[in-house]
Amino acid sequence: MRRFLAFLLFFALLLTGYTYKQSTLVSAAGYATPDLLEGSENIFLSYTFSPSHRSGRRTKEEYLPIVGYYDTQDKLRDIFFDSFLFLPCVTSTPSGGVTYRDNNNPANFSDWQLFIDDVFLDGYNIKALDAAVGEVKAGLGSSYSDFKANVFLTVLYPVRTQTDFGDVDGDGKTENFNYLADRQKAIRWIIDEQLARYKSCNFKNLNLVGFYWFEENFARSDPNELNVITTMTGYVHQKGYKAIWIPYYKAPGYSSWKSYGFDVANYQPNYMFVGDANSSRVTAACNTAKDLGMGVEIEISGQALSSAEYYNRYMNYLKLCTAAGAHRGIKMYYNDAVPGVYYDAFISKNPDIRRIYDLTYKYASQTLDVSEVVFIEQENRYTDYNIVSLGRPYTITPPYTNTDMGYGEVSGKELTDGIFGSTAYDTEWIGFHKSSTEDGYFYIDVDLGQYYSKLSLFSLEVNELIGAGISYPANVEYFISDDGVKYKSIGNADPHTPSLSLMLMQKKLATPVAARYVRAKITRGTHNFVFVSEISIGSLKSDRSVLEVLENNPLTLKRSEGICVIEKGGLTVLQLKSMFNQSVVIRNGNGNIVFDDVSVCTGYNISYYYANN
Ligand SMILES: [Ca+2]
Ligand SMILES: [Ca+2]
Repeated sequence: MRRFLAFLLFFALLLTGYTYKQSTLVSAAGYATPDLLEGSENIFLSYTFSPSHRSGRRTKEEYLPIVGYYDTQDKLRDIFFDSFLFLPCVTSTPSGGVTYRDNNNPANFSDWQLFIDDVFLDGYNIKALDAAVGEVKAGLGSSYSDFKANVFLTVLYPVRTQTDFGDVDGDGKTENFNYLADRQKAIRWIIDEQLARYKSCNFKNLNLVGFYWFEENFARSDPNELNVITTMTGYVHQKGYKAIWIPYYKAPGYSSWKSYGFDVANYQPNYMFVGDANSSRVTAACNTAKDLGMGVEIEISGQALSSAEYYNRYMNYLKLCTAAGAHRGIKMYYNDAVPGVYYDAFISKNPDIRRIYDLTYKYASQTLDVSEVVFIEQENRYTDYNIVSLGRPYTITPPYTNTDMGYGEVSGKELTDGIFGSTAYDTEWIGFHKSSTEDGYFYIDVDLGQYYSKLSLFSLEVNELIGAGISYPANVEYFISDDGVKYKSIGNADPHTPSLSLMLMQKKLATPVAARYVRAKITRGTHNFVFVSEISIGSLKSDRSVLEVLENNPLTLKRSEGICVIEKGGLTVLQLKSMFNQSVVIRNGNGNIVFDDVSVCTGYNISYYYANN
């Protein structure tokens, strides 16, 4: 379940104090507790591995605020996550396989070796973690000098359709995973190899506790599945280590975790990833975990940085897991890939986003008062406007595309499809990159398809994710045109942040303007990318012009404002007036005002007023 969301990034109700007092009385009884894993209480899922991109590598700087907790004054206060699980991002491998169990695309031996090479890469990943732990210890003082972060390594899955894995044991014959014995060889190899690598590194600040089984469910269709898993758990135990697992919500086999030989399993609620799930699933997952002696994995995806809905989902994890007592047990934390949502929250200047980091620390340290959990309201955009740009064609400065990473899916319709950003950097965004500008700017030109007389809203939704090289534009200037050739500036946008990290670069005009074509001229910000999800051009509903009303009625309109042509007679001034939700005055061809019972005919002029004029 989680795997579908753990893709690499290419850039990188308030409760009362009374309730809190109740929750602090909740004991860890039932849940898996840290003594089972040499003290591991807060296990950070440290995804790594990207065969072709720097983005799969974690640096010491990115580990520092994960190993240590830094308060809002940037003062180091405590250890944050005490344990780190190294596992591969869900990604394709150089051989053309994938890192997880996929019968159609099994990885091979060289892929496995590359993954391990990457975990132990000089300067990154586990070595960067060791350095970061050393720095945090030193910063916290002598009472922390004995601290070591616990580490878990991963055992990949030998996919049974792989008939030519590679020669693991050096007997000159490639392993064929149709045979259980060859799968077992591969499992023992990946454990032995990582043990040897780990030992050769002589880490000063790390303590290897065990191994993680990468698949999140039990493959019931595979007659050897039990043998494969117990080969892993048995061999890990034989070597003196612990075996851990993280099945997804109601995954086949989740309740049998103990019989497979795992020492600890944490349960995934998956509330973050299942759109139609409701928060009761979190409580249900906690209760199940408690009944089965498991821990709970909490989950946050990048969506929480830009969507109030997903932000609130995460807050519900913190609140409900605390209420259910899961904070007393072993906790695991999914937070996307590199550097991860907690890091992004740590560096954010937006207090709502930063709160994710601070409240997670409180949850981890069992000091969260659930009354501190804050839910956010999503601002409803532009309910007062008719958005006339919806579905209209546009031309833009060539956007950044990267087919390897899913950024090739530029349909040319994203910017006027009415879909705003709901993730930090998925395909609802158009990315402009500094390497592709026109005269140093990015342009969006929209053809509204007709002349609109009362345009008063011009807005772009933009995103910021500094860790991924995306920053807000330094400026957006709007222009209008009647012919799509000659443009006139109507001024610069004012930034408006309705919620979380998304920003609207918008221009609202007190005096509406008339145009058919609109241009946004974007000046890049501090970083390489500008991300735009939607351009919105509109007029106030109360400003719905007579022109627009006439065009949508069985009347013909001359292309100069205010003159209507009625082909067939029989329409009175009163009938015409009733079509508008504003005051109109109708004059005949001589310029004289005509009254309610007069029939309107060709050449009559219409002038109109607004409620606010
Ligand atoms: Ca062999
Ligand atoms: Ca859009």
